[in-house]
Amino acid sequence: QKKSSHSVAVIGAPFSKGQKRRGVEHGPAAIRSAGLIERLSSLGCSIHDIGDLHFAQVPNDELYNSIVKYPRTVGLASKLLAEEVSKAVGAGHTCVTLGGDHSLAFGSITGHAQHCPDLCVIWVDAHADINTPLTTPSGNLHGQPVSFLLRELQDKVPPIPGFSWAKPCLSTSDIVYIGLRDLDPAEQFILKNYNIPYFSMRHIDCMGIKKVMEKAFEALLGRRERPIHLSFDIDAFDPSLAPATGTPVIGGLTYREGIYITEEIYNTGMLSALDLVEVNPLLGATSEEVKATASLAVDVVASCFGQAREGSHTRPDLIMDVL
Ligand code: EXY
Ligand code: MN
Ligand code: MN
Ligand code: MN
Repeated sequence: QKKSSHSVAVIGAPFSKGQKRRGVEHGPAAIRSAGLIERLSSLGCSIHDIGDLHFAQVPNDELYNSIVKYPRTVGLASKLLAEEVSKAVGAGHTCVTLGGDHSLAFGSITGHAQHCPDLCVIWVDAHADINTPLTTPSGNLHGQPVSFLLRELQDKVPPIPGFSWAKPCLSTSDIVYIGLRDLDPAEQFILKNYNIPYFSMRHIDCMGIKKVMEKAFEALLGRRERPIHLSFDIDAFDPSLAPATGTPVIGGLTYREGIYITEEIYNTGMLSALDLVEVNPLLGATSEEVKATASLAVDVVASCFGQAREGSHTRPDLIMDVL
Protein backbone atom coordinates (compact mmCIF):
# COMPACT_ATOMS: atom_id res chain seq x y z
CA GLN A 1 0.00 0.00 0.00
CA LYS A 2 2.03 2.93 -1.30
CA LYS A 3 1.32 6.32 0.17
CA SER A 4 0.69 9.04 -2.40
CA SER A 5 0.12 12.16 -0.26
CA HIS A 6 2.35 12.81 2.72
CA SER A 7 0.76 13.46 6.01
CA VAL A 8 3.69 13.67 8.38
CA ALA A 9 3.61 13.42 12.17
CA VAL A 10 6.65 14.96 13.86
CA ILE A 11 7.53 13.79 17.38
CA GLY A 12 10.33 15.44 19.36
CA ALA A 13 12.07 12.93 21.63
CA PRO A 14 14.48 14.94 23.81
CA PHE A 15 15.99 11.93 25.51
CA SER A 16 19.62 11.40 26.52
CA LYS A 17 19.83 8.64 29.14
CA GLY A 18 20.89 5.99 26.62
CA GLN A 19 24.38 7.48 26.72
CA LYS A 20 26.56 9.63 28.96
CA ARG A 21 27.12 12.93 27.20
CA ARG A 22 24.99 15.99 27.93
CA GLY A 23 23.19 17.81 25.15
CA VAL A 24 21.62 15.23 22.84
CA GLU A 25 18.27 16.06 24.52
CA HIS A 26 18.51 19.40 22.67
CA GLY A 27 18.59 17.64 19.28
CA PRO A 28 14.89 18.15 18.48
CA ALA A 29 15.10 21.91 19.15
CA ALA A 30 18.23 22.25 17.00
CA ILE A 31 16.63 20.37 14.10
CA ARG A 32 13.44 22.42 14.37
CA SER A 33 15.47 25.67 14.49
CA ALA A 34 17.22 24.61 11.30
CA GLY A 35 13.80 24.83 9.61
CA LEU A 36 12.50 21.26 9.46
CA ILE A 37 8.78 22.03 9.60
CA GLU A 38 8.97 24.81 7.00
CA ARG A 39 10.99 22.63 4.66
CA LEU A 40 8.55 19.73 4.87
CA SER A 41 5.61 22.09 4.36
CA SER A 42 7.22 23.58 1.27
CA LEU A 43 7.50 20.05 -0.12
CA GLY A 44 3.72 19.78 0.14
CA CYS A 45 3.61 17.64 3.28
CA SER A 46 0.81 18.28 5.71
CA ILE A 47 2.34 18.42 9.17
CA HIS A 48 0.88 17.05 12.35
CA ASP A 49 3.35 18.35 14.94
CA ILE A 50 3.01 16.41 18.17
CA GLY A 51 5.64 18.58 19.90
CA ASP A 52 8.23 17.24 22.31
CA LEU A 53 7.47 14.32 24.59
CA HIS A 54 8.25 14.63 28.28
CA PHE A 55 10.40 11.82 29.63
CA ALA A 56 10.52 11.18 33.34
CA GLN A 57 13.70 10.12 35.05
CA VAL A 58 13.00 7.05 37.18
CA PRO A 59 14.37 7.57 40.71
CA ASN A 60 16.94 5.09 42.09
CA ASP A 61 17.56 3.72 38.61
CA GLU A 62 20.43 1.45 39.61
CA LEU A 63 22.89 -0.13 37.20
CA TYR A 64 21.91 -3.50 35.76
CA ASN A 65 24.69 -6.07 36.20
CA SER A 66 26.98 -3.30 37.53
CA ILE A 67 27.24 -1.76 34.05
CA VAL A 68 24.01 -0.99 32.12
CA LYS A 69 23.02 2.64 32.80
CA TYR A 70 19.48 3.92 33.48
CA PRO A 71 17.64 0.75 32.35
CA ARG A 72 14.30 1.77 33.92
CA THR A 73 14.47 5.32 32.58
CA VAL A 74 15.31 4.15 29.05
CA GLY A 75 12.66 1.41 29.20
CA LEU A 76 9.97 3.85 30.30
CA ALA A 77 10.93 6.44 27.65
CA SER A 78 10.85 3.77 24.96
CA LYS A 79 7.41 2.65 26.08
CA LEU A 80 6.06 6.20 25.90
CA LEU A 81 7.57 6.76 22.46
CA ALA A 82 6.23 3.40 21.23
CA GLU A 83 2.71 4.47 22.21
CA GLU A 84 3.04 7.83 20.42
CA VAL A 85 4.52 6.35 17.24
CA SER A 86 1.86 3.65 17.21
CA LYS A 87 -0.88 6.30 17.51
CA ALA A 88 0.63 8.45 14.76
CA VAL A 89 1.08 5.59 12.30
CA GLY A 90 -2.38 4.29 13.20
CA ALA A 91 -3.80 7.72 12.32
CA GLY A 92 -2.31 7.43 8.84
CA HIS A 93 0.74 9.65 9.25
CA THR A 94 4.29 8.90 8.22
CA CYS A 95 6.00 9.34 11.57
CA VAL A 96 9.23 11.30 12.07
CA THR A 97 10.93 10.93 15.47
CA LEU A 98 13.60 13.53 16.28
CA GLY A 99 16.13 12.35 18.87
CA GLY A 100 17.52 12.22 21.27
CA ASP A 101 19.89 9.30 21.50
CA HIS A 102 19.52 6.07 19.52
CA SER A 103 18.19 3.96 22.41
CA LEU A 104 14.81 5.45 21.45
CA ALA A 105 14.71 3.48 18.21
CA PHE A 106 13.67 0.46 20.25
CA GLY A 107 10.49 2.35 21.16
CA SER A 108 9.81 3.89 17.77
CA ILE A 109 10.26 0.61 15.89
CA THR A 110 8.19 -1.30 18.45
CA GLY A 111 5.39 1.27 18.16
CA HIS A 112 5.58 1.28 14.38
CA ALA A 113 5.43 -2.53 14.34
CA GLN A 114 2.23 -2.52 16.39
CA HIS A 115 0.51 -1.11 13.29
CA CYS A 116 2.78 -2.52 10.63
CA PRO A 117 3.90 -5.98 11.82
CA ASP A 118 5.40 -6.61 8.38
CA LEU A 119 7.77 -3.63 8.45
CA CYS A 120 11.46 -3.74 7.60
CA VAL A 121 14.26 -1.56 8.96
CA ILE A 122 17.11 0.30 7.26
CA TRP A 123 19.61 1.26 9.97
CA VAL A 124 22.06 3.94 8.79
CA ASP A 125 24.84 4.34 11.35
CA ALA A 126 28.58 4.17 11.96
CA HIS A 127 27.67 1.66 14.70
CA ALA A 128 25.55 -1.50 14.76
CA ASP A 129 23.93 -0.74 18.14
CA ILE A 130 23.50 -4.48 18.65
CA ASN A 131 25.36 -5.10 21.91
CA THR A 132 23.36 -6.99 24.51
CA PRO A 133 23.25 -5.99 28.19
CA LEU A 134 25.84 -8.75 28.68
CA THR A 135 28.25 -7.76 25.85
CA THR A 136 28.11 -3.96 26.18
CA PRO A 137 31.55 -2.51 26.85
CA SER A 138 30.16 0.93 27.81
CA GLY A 139 26.86 0.15 29.54
CA ASN A 140 25.15 2.70 27.27
CA LEU A 141 21.77 1.54 26.00
CA HIS A 142 22.08 3.55 22.76
CA GLY A 143 24.60 0.87 21.74
CA GLN A 144 22.04 -1.92 22.33
CA PRO A 145 18.54 -1.27 20.88
CA VAL A 146 18.82 -3.73 17.97
CA SER A 147 19.52 -6.65 20.32
CA PHE A 148 16.15 -6.02 22.01
CA LEU A 149 14.36 -5.89 18.64
CA LEU A 150 15.52 -9.20 17.14
CA ARG A 151 13.62 -12.40 17.98
CA GLU A 152 16.60 -14.63 17.20
CA LEU A 153 18.68 -12.90 19.88
CA GLN A 154 16.21 -13.19 22.74
CA ASP A 155 17.88 -16.15 24.41
CA LYS A 156 21.00 -13.94 24.64
CA VAL A 157 19.23 -10.84 26.01
CA PRO A 158 18.56 -11.03 29.77
CA PRO A 159 15.38 -9.45 31.15
CA ILE A 160 16.52 -6.05 32.40
CA PRO A 161 14.48 -3.75 34.64
CA GLY A 162 12.27 -1.33 32.71
CA PHE A 163 11.88 -3.58 29.69
CA SER A 164 9.39 -6.16 30.96
CA TRP A 165 6.77 -4.68 28.56
CA ALA A 166 9.08 -5.12 25.59
CA LYS A 167 8.65 -7.84 22.96
CA PRO A 168 11.02 -8.33 20.02
CA CYS A 169 9.23 -7.49 16.75
CA LEU A 170 11.86 -8.14 14.06
CA SER A 171 13.69 -11.06 12.52
CA THR A 172 17.29 -10.90 11.37
CA SER A 173 16.07 -10.88 7.76
CA ASP A 174 13.98 -7.73 8.39
CA ILE A 175 16.91 -5.32 8.86
CA VAL A 176 19.90 -4.07 6.86
CA TYR A 177 22.67 -1.79 8.03
CA ILE A 178 24.39 0.89 5.95
CA GLY A 179 27.49 2.89 6.88
CA LEU A 180 29.05 0.67 9.58
CA ARG A 181 32.67 1.27 10.52
CA ASP A 182 32.98 0.85 14.29
CA LEU A 183 31.91 -2.52 15.69
CA ASP A 184 32.75 -4.09 19.03
CA PRO A 185 34.01 -7.69 18.83
CA ALA A 186 30.72 -9.15 20.11
CA GLU A 187 28.74 -7.07 17.62
CA GLN A 188 30.86 -8.28 14.74
CA PHE A 189 30.31 -11.84 15.94
CA ILE A 190 26.54 -11.36 16.15
CA LEU A 191 26.28 -9.88 12.63
CA LYS A 192 28.26 -12.78 11.14
CA ASN A 193 26.78 -15.58 13.24
CA TYR A 194 23.15 -14.54 12.65
CA ASN A 195 23.71 -13.60 9.00
CA ILE A 196 22.45 -10.06 9.44
CA PRO A 197 22.90 -8.15 6.18
CA TYR A 198 25.10 -5.11 6.40
CA PHE A 199 26.87 -2.69 4.08
CA SER A 200 29.90 -1.19 5.80
CA MET A 201 31.84 1.83 4.55
CA ARG A 202 34.14 -0.68 2.90
CA HIS A 203 31.22 -2.14 0.91
CA ILE A 204 30.27 1.38 -0.14
CA ASP A 205 33.86 1.99 -1.28
CA CYS A 206 33.94 -1.29 -3.20
CA MET A 207 30.58 -1.26 -4.98
CA GLY A 208 29.32 2.31 -4.71
CA ILE A 209 26.20 3.54 -2.98
CA LYS A 210 23.92 2.79 -5.97
CA LYS A 211 24.70 -0.94 -5.86
CA VAL A 212 24.45 -0.94 -2.05
CA MET A 213 20.92 0.46 -2.21
CA GLU A 214 19.91 -2.05 -4.89
CA LYS A 215 21.15 -4.90 -2.72
CA ALA A 216 19.54 -3.47 0.41
CA PHE A 217 16.14 -3.24 -1.29
CA GLU A 218 16.58 -6.68 -2.81
CA ALA A 219 17.20 -8.10 0.67
CA LEU A 220 14.20 -6.33 2.25
CA LEU A 221 11.69 -5.80 -0.56
CA GLY A 222 12.76 -8.48 -3.05
CA ARG A 223 9.85 -10.81 -2.34
CA ARG A 224 7.17 -8.33 -1.36
CA GLU A 225 6.47 -4.65 -0.76
CA ARG A 226 6.43 -3.72 2.89
CA PRO A 227 6.56 -0.59 5.04
CA ILE A 228 10.05 0.80 5.67
CA HIS A 229 11.32 2.14 9.00
CA LEU A 230 14.45 4.23 8.47
CA SER A 231 16.57 4.68 11.60
CA PHE A 232 19.15 7.31 10.68
CA ASP A 233 21.97 8.09 13.11
CA ILE A 234 23.63 11.37 12.09
CA ASP A 235 27.02 9.85 13.00
CA ALA A 236 26.75 7.75 9.83
CA PHE A 237 28.03 10.88 8.08
CA ASP A 238 31.68 11.79 8.16
CA PRO A 239 32.49 13.93 11.23
CA SER A 240 33.58 16.74 8.89
CA LEU A 241 29.89 17.04 7.90
CA ALA A 242 28.23 16.10 11.19
CA PRO A 243 30.63 17.14 13.97
CA ALA A 244 27.95 17.81 16.62
CA THR A 245 27.36 14.23 17.71
CA GLY A 246 28.43 12.07 20.65
CA THR A 247 30.34 9.20 19.03
CA PRO A 248 31.87 10.49 15.77
CA VAL A 249 33.92 8.03 13.71
CA ILE A 250 36.26 9.09 10.92
CA GLY A 251 35.64 7.82 7.38
CA GLY A 252 31.87 8.22 7.11
CA LEU A 253 29.28 8.88 4.44
CA THR A 254 29.70 11.83 2.11
CA TYR A 255 26.81 14.25 1.75
CA ARG A 256 26.02 12.76 -1.64
CA GLU A 257 26.02 9.15 -0.37
CA GLY A 258 23.78 10.01 2.58
CA ILE A 259 21.29 11.91 0.48
CA TYR A 260 21.30 9.24 -2.22
CA ILE A 261 20.20 6.72 0.45
CA THR A 262 17.21 8.81 1.47
CA GLU A 263 16.28 9.75 -2.12
CA GLU A 264 16.15 6.08 -3.01
CA ILE A 265 14.03 5.31 0.06
CA TYR A 266 11.62 8.07 -0.98
CA ASN A 267 11.49 6.57 -4.48
CA THR A 268 10.26 3.23 -3.12
CA GLY A 269 7.10 4.97 -1.88
CA MET A 270 7.21 2.68 1.16
CA LEU A 271 8.67 4.91 3.90
CA SER A 272 6.36 4.63 6.89
CA ALA A 273 8.43 6.00 9.81
CA LEU A 274 11.87 7.42 10.44
CA ASP A 275 14.15 8.34 13.32
CA LEU A 276 16.76 11.08 13.05
CA VAL A 277 18.98 10.71 16.10
CA GLU A 278 22.20 11.68 17.90
CA VAL A 279 22.39 15.37 16.92
CA ASN A 280 24.04 16.92 20.00
CA PRO A 281 24.18 20.73 19.77
CA LEU A 282 26.45 20.96 22.84
CA LEU A 283 29.22 19.03 21.10
CA GLY A 284 29.93 21.30 18.13
CA ALA A 285 33.21 23.23 18.53
CA THR A 286 31.52 26.34 17.09
CA SER A 287 27.96 27.46 16.38
CA GLU A 288 28.72 26.91 12.67
CA GLU A 289 29.42 23.24 13.37
CA VAL A 290 26.16 22.90 15.26
CA LYS A 291 24.21 24.60 12.47
CA ALA A 292 25.86 22.48 9.80
CA THR A 293 24.95 19.28 11.66
CA ALA A 294 21.34 20.34 12.25
CA SER A 295 20.90 21.53 8.70
CA LEU A 296 22.28 18.23 7.42
CA ALA A 297 19.63 16.48 9.54
CA VAL A 298 16.95 18.64 7.89
CA ASP A 299 18.27 17.70 4.42
CA VAL A 300 18.14 14.01 5.34
CA VAL A 301 14.52 14.22 6.48
CA ALA A 302 13.47 16.46 3.57
CA SER A 303 14.95 14.12 0.98
CA CYS A 304 12.98 11.28 2.60
CA PHE A 305 9.87 13.24 1.65
CA GLY A 306 10.76 14.12 -1.91
CA GLN A 307 13.24 16.97 -1.77
CA ALA A 308 15.18 16.31 -4.97
CA ARG A 309 18.50 17.64 -6.15
CA GLU A 310 16.91 18.28 -9.56
CA GLY A 311 14.34 20.47 -7.81
CA SER A 312 10.99 19.46 -6.39
CA HIS A 313 8.50 22.28 -7.00
CA THR A 314 4.94 21.49 -5.99
CA ARG A 315 3.09 24.22 -7.97
CA PRO A 316 3.92 24.05 -11.69
CA ASP A 317 0.76 26.08 -12.38
CA LEU A 318 2.25 29.17 -10.70
CA ILE A 319 5.44 28.90 -12.75
CA MET A 320 3.51 28.46 -16.00
CA ASP A 321 1.80 31.83 -15.39
CA VAL A 322 5.16 33.62 -15.55
CA LEU A 323 6.93 31.64 -18.24
N1 EXY B 1 29.50 0.10 20.38
C1 EXY B 1 29.70 1.12 21.38
C2 EXY B 1 28.88 0.82 22.62
O1 EXY B 1 28.10 -0.12 22.61
O2 EXY B 1 29.02 1.54 23.59
C3 EXY B 1 29.40 2.49 20.83
C4 EXY B 1 27.94 2.71 20.53
C5 EXY B 1 27.67 4.06 19.95
C6 EXY B 1 26.22 4.09 19.59
C7 EXY B 1 25.91 5.25 18.75
C8 EXY B 1 24.57 5.69 18.66
O3 EXY B 1 25.19 4.90 17.55
MN1 MN C 1 -3.47 13.22 13.37
MN1 MN D 1 23.22 4.62 16.53
MN1 MN E 1 26.15 5.70 15.82
